Amino acid sequence: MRLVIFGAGGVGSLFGAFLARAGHDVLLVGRKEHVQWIERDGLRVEGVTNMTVRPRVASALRAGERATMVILTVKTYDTENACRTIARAMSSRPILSLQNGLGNLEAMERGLSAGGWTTPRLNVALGVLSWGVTFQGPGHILHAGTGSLVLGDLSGGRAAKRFASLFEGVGIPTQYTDDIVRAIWRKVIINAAANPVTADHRVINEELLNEPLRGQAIALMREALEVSAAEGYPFPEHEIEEELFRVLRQTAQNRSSMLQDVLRGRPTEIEAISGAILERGQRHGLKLPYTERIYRRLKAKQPPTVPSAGKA
Ligand code: KPL
Repeated sequence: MRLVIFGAGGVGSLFGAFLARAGHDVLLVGRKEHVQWIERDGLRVEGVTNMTVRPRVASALRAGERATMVILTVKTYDTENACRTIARAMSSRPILSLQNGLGNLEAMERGLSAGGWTTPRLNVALGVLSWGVTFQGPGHILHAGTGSLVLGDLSGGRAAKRFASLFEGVGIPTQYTDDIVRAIWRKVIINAAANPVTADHRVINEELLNEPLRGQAIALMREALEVSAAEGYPFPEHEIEEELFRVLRQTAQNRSSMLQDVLRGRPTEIEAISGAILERGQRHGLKLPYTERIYRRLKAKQPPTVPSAGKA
């Protein structure tokens, strides 16, 4: 199958490698340095998976691209621009978001509609991925651990089932859910509790297992839980707390995705995680002092956002 992966960071490159290894015709769209490296030396994956593959690569998407499916793996602040570029280059087809945070669906709909797709929601599938993946440098990805991948459609859509069978066919274990928005909330709460603390203190996940950072993560988790409940997605606190610390133990030696961005001098996804929690909380009149404080601290430190792949 011919596939476009738009956003060749850690996750996009790793999925591209799995698909290319299985014989699919993959086009990875990413930053120039990464693309040039792959053209010269191939894409090297190390860790729990080891391989070097040679997918097709480009730093921009050409008009008239004929791929049958698209996987969107850009950072959340690039979503709308990326989708506008995709919809201008290709006619309507299934597109899967494998991204963090809240608000990707809305940004995808805005971008795809602006690029000319009608009723984009029917073609959009959403995914929640909890794998340990690190972008080590151009052409080089660390696959630290294989966690879960859950996919779902929005009402009326059917794209997620097609992506699920594609992934199963290349050895990526995939589950399907009828309530993908709930699965997204679950992941966002974990990310809102862990990522900003690791990025603010520049520590690996392990440090959050003990005080004083453990307490900070719990305070953020409780505020995110209040917001998700107000939005119609309540979760028992003990269940999420257990999950948070299980994930942190499983990924103890990892740098969170937000810390990786900070260390690379890149903009973080703070807006789509803590910013989105704050915005929704404010709509419900909730006070979220811990989230607000850490959001402001990270916003103050971060560089301005710039499109990272296939610039619109
Ligand atoms: O999902 C994560 C991330 O890094 O974005 C956590 C759960 C913090 C694991 O590293």
